[in-house]
Amino acid sequence: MQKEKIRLESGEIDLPKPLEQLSKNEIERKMYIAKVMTKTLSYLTQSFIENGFEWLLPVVFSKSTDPLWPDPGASIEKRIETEVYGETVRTTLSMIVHKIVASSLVMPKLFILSPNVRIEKRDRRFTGWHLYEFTQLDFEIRGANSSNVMSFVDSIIKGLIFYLKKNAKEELEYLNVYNSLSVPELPLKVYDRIWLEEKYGRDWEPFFKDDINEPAWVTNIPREFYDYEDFSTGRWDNYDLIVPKYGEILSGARREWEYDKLVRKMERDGVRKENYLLLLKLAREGKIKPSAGAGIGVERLVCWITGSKHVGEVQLFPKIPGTIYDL
Ligand code: ASN
Repeated sequence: MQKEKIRLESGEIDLPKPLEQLSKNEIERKMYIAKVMTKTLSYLTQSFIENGFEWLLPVVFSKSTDPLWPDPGASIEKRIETEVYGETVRTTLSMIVHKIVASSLVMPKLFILSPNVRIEKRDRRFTGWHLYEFTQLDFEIRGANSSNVMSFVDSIIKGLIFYLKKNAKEELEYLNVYNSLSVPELPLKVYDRIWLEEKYGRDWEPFFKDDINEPAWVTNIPREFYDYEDFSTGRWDNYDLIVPKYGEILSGARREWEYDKLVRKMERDGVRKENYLLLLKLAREGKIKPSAGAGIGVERLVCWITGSKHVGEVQLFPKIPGTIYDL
């Protein structure tokens, strides 16, 4: 097979290969990355459980899923809709709608490890940072505000790095990242998107990620209807966590819960209300409760920790935009 090259700031690298084409050394590297993945998931799930979260299982098909629109970072080539039992259902783009409903009606704190299918435009294979199928560690907290979520994330990121340096020393040394991976000082710094746009221009993320040495927050990012927007100031009460040299690994927000605002934003953004009938019905009845949450891209997190060149490298079965392997 002809080798496909991609170009990152760090130089030219190979696209992650399918399992059957890996050399003995490459398989050994996959094994070490898998060990870091296991320890990362073990630490994070344990932290959520110890903090009183319930662990929900993911769903694949629903009438409502994340519109991923409008979002300057989204680039979806195709949305998967299919007919099941005479109804149109969609594969999960994220479990945002489910977690808002679940945290409102049932459990005040929840997390989910869910497969997200996002058929990214095929040129995104060259970013080294996009996948058409990945796992998101999504969580939601009823009654929380942004600073509650951000300080919780601060503590689990710091705790995770500390834990891995202690409990995955051999793996991190094999991967040559033990010394460069440092336990961050808290609180992580917070930047307003408007300030970043003034400094770097509208496409701030590639410059910003190269300028930071520790993970940092960016707030006030215009995007989907479910993130809270203050109509009087135009400010968005949301946040992304950006890691040095790589980019965004987590996004989240305080949520909209009021019917009128949800409807107004869907109409403004051209999001089809008929795809969100249950959410709107519950909001109209006052059953959607204020909450805040976020989701961590699991492969991105482990890509950053392991110093991998392409996020598909941390998947055993890489899901690289535009490239379909057997498994
Ligand atoms: N997980 C994100 C959030 O909590 C939503 C997304 O993945 N688009 O806001």
